[in-house]
Amino acid sequence: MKGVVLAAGKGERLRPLTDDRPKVMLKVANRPIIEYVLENLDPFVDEFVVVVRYEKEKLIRGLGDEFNGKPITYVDQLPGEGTAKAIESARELIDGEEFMVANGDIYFEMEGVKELLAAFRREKADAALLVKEFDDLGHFGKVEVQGNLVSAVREKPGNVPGYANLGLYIFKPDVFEFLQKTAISERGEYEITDTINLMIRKGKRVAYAIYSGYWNDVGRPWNLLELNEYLLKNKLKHDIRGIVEEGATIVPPVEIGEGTVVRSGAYIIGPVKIGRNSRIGPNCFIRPYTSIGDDCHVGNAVEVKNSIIMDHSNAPHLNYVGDSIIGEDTNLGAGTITANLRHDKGSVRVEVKGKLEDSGRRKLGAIIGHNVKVGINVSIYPGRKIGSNSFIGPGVVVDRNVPSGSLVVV
Ligand code: TTP
Repeated sequence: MKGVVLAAGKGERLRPLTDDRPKVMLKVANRPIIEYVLENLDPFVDEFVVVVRYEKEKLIRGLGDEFNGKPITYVDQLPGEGTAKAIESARELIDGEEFMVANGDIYFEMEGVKELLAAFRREKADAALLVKEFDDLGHFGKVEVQGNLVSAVREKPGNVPGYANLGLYIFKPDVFEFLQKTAISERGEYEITDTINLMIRKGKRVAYAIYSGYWNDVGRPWNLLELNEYLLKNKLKHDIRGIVEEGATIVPPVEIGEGTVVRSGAYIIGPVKIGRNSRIGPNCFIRPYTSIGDDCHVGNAVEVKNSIIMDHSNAPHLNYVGDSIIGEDTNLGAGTITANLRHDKGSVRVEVKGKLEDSGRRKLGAIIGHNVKVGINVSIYPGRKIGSNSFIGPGVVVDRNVPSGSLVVV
């Protein structure tokens, strides 16, 4: 069976982190999101097909032509937006066999794939989809069921309980007839949920499996922090490959990659993951649920907590980084501080695609893109975004979002 992974989307809601790269290549716990998807499909498939479009060169270069020894074939998405169009793009590569499809930006455990396959076989179904029960479906579509089969998939009914569609499917090749007939939706996309409704109306059997494990649909910036926390809490093994100087304290579990040096006076409380060739300390405090990438520098008198610092980025002197995401090749000047708590203790709101959204988090710091130079003594308000390729001058108070490519001075 082939595993088709959808990775052509623009990831607009994750800007500025997706300004110049596909969402699925963003690293969480120091690994691109798409690798978790491939890993969980791996036991069930013998080849991968990855559907690409937005910034596809970075995806192809980063992921390569195989995963765990199984070949990856890349296919360009056909013209048009949406998941139905993305799946249709794999038509030429599906050779008469049933196949699996996963959104490239969802995290789920392998158990979900196993349950889905079992439901597909048990029901002798034409298609199957994985669902999860929620008290409040919020922005998810609702999967309606009758007995062991799906009876309809409804677009976002709002704040009602029900089963949400998680973005993991099995299809037989005759789905391509239905994909071709799928009309453009009101949102202007070709949606797989419309294809599934078409199939049901034509008497096809669509099975479902109810998944109760952890799942994260990485759409918004704070989802990266949630997933990072889950992975570090549940998957991290204590493994020190770098050099830890005498006088440094490490409270397991902490993973430290080859070539990384932890200098005296550093105090690291796991779970924490640090990549290769990074410089940590002396005299810094790294608190739980922090991932620091390769070639990073976290220096003297710096505190980092519950954050993601991507490759080649630095918080070198007197910084506080709390509940924040810092992209690649970014530098914080001495004394730069992220605020992560509102004085009224309300949950932090973040602008997503032009609209303010409630993150549901009482603590959320800054979301800083790639290749950003932040000057000394900059103060960043909770939930503010600084776009990629920006320069923030010394002493600036970042109390609003900064578009990518900006120069901001006092
Ligand atoms: P979405 O998260 O709905 O879309 P997106 O990735 O473009 O993100 P945003 O809404 O923030 O712009 O996509 C779900 C999955 O489907 C994701 O893995 C990307 C993939 N996809 C495609 O492959 N092609 C497409 O045209 C679309 C819209 C999504």
